[in-house]
Amino acid sequence: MHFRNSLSGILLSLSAITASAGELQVLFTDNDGNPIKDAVIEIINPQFEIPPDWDYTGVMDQVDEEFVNNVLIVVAGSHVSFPNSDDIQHHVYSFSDNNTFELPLYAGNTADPVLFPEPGVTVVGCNIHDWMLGYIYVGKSHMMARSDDYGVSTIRNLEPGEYTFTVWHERARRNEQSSEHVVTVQASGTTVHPIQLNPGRDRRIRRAPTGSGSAY
Ligand SMILES: [Cu+2]
Repeated sequence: MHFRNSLSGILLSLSAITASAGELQVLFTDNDGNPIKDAVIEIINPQFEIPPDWDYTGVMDQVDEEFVNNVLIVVAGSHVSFPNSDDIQHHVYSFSDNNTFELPLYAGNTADPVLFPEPGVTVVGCNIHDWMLGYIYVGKSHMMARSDDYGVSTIRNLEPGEYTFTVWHERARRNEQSSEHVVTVQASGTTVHPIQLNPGRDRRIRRAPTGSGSAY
């Protein structure tokens, strides 16, 4: 089990008292055992319904000429707002088939939130700053989670039983993206399921040297 601070310990203890709800934690590591952040799991079987009154707006900020967080998960039918926290303008767009959109040059929090009706991964860029790259993982239901700095993706309040889930990571191999994983969630406590990924090279465009922030 993975207690990263006392708060999550308390939350785990509380969830243990509630009646027969299980918790799934998928631990992502690479071949060297390092945790993999921003890996997304989504339960595909059983298929959960999106509530008909679903109304949620996620946020992908723009800070120091980067998308923050650059991986966001939302349920299909959600909105996402793209506030601009920089002193300069950004021009945010996506050519992804599932959710094409464009927010022409703007500053501040002036762009209307964008609707993401279609499941899948929507790749987001900025027309001005080629290195800016964000991913919006649009799920078929809310039964999904993104891994934290420790490589842990957690889905809570699951009925005990067998679940099939898929995995997405921006640099996962094709066979890793298409693989289905089956796990049996126990009635109480945490069911831990380790997954090793072999991420490919980071193909992001190098950032222009004029930026004030961290270069990579
Ligand atoms: Cu920009």
